[in-house]
Amino acid sequence: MSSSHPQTVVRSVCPLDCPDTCSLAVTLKEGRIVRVDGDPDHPITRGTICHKARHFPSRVYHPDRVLHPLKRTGRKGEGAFTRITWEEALDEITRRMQEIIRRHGAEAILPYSYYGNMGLVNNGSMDRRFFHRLGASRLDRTICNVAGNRGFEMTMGFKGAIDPEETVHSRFIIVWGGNIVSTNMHQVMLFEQARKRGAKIVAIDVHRNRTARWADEFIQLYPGTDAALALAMMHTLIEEGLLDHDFIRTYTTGWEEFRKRVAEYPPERASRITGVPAERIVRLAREYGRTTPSFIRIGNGLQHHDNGGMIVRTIACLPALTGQWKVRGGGALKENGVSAVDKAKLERPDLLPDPGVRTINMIRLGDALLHADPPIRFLFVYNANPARVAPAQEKVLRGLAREDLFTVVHDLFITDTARFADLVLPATSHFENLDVYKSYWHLYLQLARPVIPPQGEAMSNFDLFKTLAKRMGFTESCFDDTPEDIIRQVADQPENPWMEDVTYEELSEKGIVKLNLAKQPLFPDLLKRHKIALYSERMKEEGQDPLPKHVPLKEGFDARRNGDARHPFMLIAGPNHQFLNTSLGNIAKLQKLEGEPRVEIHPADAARHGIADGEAVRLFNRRGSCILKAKVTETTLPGVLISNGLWWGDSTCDGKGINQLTPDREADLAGGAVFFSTAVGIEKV
Ligand SMILES: Nc1nc2c(c(=O)[nH]1)N[C@H]1C(S)=C(S)[C@@H](COP(=O)(O)OP(=O)(O)OC[C@H]3O[C@@H](n4cnc5c(=O)[nH]c(N)nc54)[C@H](O)[C@@H]3O)O[C@H]1N2
Ligand SMILES: Nc1nc2c(c(=O)[nH]1)N[C@H]1C(S)=C(S)[C@@H](COP(=O)(O)OP(=O)(O)OC[C@H]3O[C@@H](n4cnc5c(=O)[nH]c(N)nc54)[C@H](O)[C@@H]3O)O[C@H]1N2
Ligand SMILES: [Mo]
Repeated sequence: MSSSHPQTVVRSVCPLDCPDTCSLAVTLKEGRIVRVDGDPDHPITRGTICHKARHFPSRVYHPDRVLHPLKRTGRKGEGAFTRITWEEALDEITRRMQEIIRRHGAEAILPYSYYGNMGLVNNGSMDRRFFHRLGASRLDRTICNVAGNRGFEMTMGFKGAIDPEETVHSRFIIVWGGNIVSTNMHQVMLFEQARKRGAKIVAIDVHRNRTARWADEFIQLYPGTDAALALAMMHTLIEEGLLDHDFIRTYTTGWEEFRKRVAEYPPERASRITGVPAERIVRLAREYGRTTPSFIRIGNGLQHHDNGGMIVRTIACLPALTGQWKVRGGGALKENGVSAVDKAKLERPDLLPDPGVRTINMIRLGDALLHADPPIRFLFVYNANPARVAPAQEKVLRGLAREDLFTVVHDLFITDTARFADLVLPATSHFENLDVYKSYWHLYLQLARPVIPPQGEAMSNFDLFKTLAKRMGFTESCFDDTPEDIIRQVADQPENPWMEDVTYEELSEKGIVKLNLAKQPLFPDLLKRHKIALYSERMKEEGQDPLPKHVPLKEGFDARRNGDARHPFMLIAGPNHQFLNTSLGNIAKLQKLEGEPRVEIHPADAARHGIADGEAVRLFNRRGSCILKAKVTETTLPGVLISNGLWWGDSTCDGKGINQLTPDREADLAGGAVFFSTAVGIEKV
């Protein structure tokens, strides 16, 4: 049927915290978004997007969207609010901030944000400038990837510098601790092209997830044991002479010490640690050692462990042994943290009145709210949902419930965190903003112009922090910047080799430009500059073993040997397919597709605990508990439980989240999160 109202299609960009940073084709009818598709012309997106992005219209026009500022009328956590004006909200925020600064110092104010929106205009520029200038406590943003990224850097000297489009040339591919079918679907599409040219794909995971089912082979191991597997693979490579001696000599340091360490990990020993048969380890190593180019896609899952930094550092040694870095389609990638952006220019840490102001690790939010000295009196949450995503939820909720804490939450919805807010401020969606996006996986910089006007009285992060800066009387010229100025600061950096030839004009005209990897080739330039540290002085400086090794986890299996009989299971509480962390967890269609909060348990364990498929079970440990539905399945190993994602409180049996159970310990490197190093007990409800 033809319609009297013409439709138009405009380009936009997906803002979700996902490696793919997709280019979107948005269909508008009478000024309303009616459809979201993948942009067919984007070299990576190629017209394909996930369900989550297809459902953006249900998010943007959701009946529960916050469209006006709100003030709390009920108890903290209850979610009762009344409408107020922006004028009243901004007045109250500035009055409270000024009073707290006068009486206690700005350190009593803490921003809490992560990547609800990945745009550099709305995350990582005006917001950071504001809190720096204010002199607020600084937030160490550790919740996602830092342990693994630091581990990769420990070995390689840089974060990552591979064009993922080259992985179509790979012949042997390992997806290691990443559920890329759910979390990085365009890497799957590139690997599919490689597969058509004859590549073999092996997934290494604790769980037979979607990616394991898609791969040609699956190797299942016990949580936190990947370093032992990688070391045993290297043991076989050395034993059988599957080495590129010339590459090792030219581009690595510490070979002799490294070799001795590897000798301590014969496949039989690794088999006892990982649960993978020794013959299987040897076969994997032979295939890896004999096929060129080989490529390892390192996920985020395997670094959410006590030993996550060491695991990634160890895996990152593998490609050096066979010289894979010098071939197109060879090597390994954790993520492309290429320094295309001048963070200092965007974030302006130089505005800090006292550079020695305290820094709070975001994964320790509960403790910080309950025990920081001097206390935190003002919490400003944006782009994040800590009541659901932070570990040790019980402590976080107790902290958020403090009567003497003033909390502002800027979001599109009354999230579980916003329920604790004194003021809730309405945020625009990405379709309502001008922004620029840089992926942490592919190499394209993309511009997104607003597609629709701000809904209701929603305000972007950029405008909010700029307005607050003016109200606080900040006169530095950086607070006069417009979104266009920020985009210029991103795009115009002729002195940065990644950005050479890129200009604001070009970005503005084309909407998409590719970073210039060719100006900084990995081989041989980068590798000559940063030799690959098989023995790492930097690890030693961090108080870690300078050589790769298997380090036991602090609870769970390893502790069970020490007698933690009440909590005999390891729980892997990862993200799910249909939501993006908690974002989109309130879209009815996606909830339906995801089912319900579940925990997968091996049939032998279920039988031992008298648990039948579909029954409600309580998971517990000394940190907390939550109730889920049991799914009895052989996709998991005996002793390992797998849950499906981060659900909103009102979608769960008892309102409690899976993060009731997860520890707020810091990983071995960079203060990273250890969500998956969680020991639990299970019982029928
Ligand atoms: N659909 C969807 N996509 C997403 C997200 C989402 O919530 N939903 N979140 C986004 C974000 S913020 C991130 S950081 C990424 C995360 O995406 P990924 O990098 O894929 O990481 P996870 O999904 O956390 O975990 C991946 C796998 O690690 C496995 N794993 C756990 N412990 C171990 C271990 O010790 N060894 C090994 N080998 N495997 C282990 C888990 O079983 C899981 O299958 O995805 C992004 N994309
Ligand atoms: N158990 C367990 N916990 C985990 C993980 C896990 O695997 N297991 N994964 C961890 C990881 S890897 C990550 S990255 C974190 C993610 O943690 P968060 O970054 O907190 O992720 P979300 O739950 O998606 O919450 C983002 C919020 O930002 C809001 N938002 C979106 N756009 C805007 C905007 O423009 N302005 C404002 N003000 N708000 C906006 C969204 O509505 C949403 O409420 O979770 C971590 N938590
Ligand atoms: Mo993440």
